[in-house]
Amino acid sequence: MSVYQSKAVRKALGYQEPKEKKESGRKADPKKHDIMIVQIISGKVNEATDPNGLSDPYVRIGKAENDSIFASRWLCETPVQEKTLSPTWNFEEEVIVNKKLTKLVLELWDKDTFRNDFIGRAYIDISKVTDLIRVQETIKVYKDEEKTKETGSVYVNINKLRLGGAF
Ligand SMILES: [Ca+2]
Repeated sequence: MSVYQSKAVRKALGYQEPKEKKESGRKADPKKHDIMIVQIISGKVNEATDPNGLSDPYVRIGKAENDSIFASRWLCETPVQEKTLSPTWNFEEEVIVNKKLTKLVLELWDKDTFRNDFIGRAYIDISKVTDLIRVQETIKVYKDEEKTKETGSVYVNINKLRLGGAF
């Protein structure tokens, strides 16, 4: 699975092409910003959060630190996968971050009609990520900051767009 595949190949694999940037009208400044390609592939919920023995999982990824460029903390969010403990999102989005940003926060949630249930959280070190060095791993999420209760996992792929490169 590679982010260097063509649009057609990615479409065939079921990827969703990146939507328009949320920060519309704001352009990335190559001196200060990086364009990060975030793929949220699949996941696992360890314990059901709904009475039917399942969950409706979705993932959101945001900045773990204030990078003082754009106001919103959350960078992207997958659609909801209904009634499953083994969701596959095949989600991809390009997001703009400050070059100084070293950490992302990932949260796994269960969608509910009235109040969504928090499943777990993890932090992702992106300080070494470039266009060639990626984060490509199954990230365990925990309900508590002390990491005593592992509640699931999410397989992600994160790297940066090479500015000026043929992508
Ligand atoms: Ca639910």
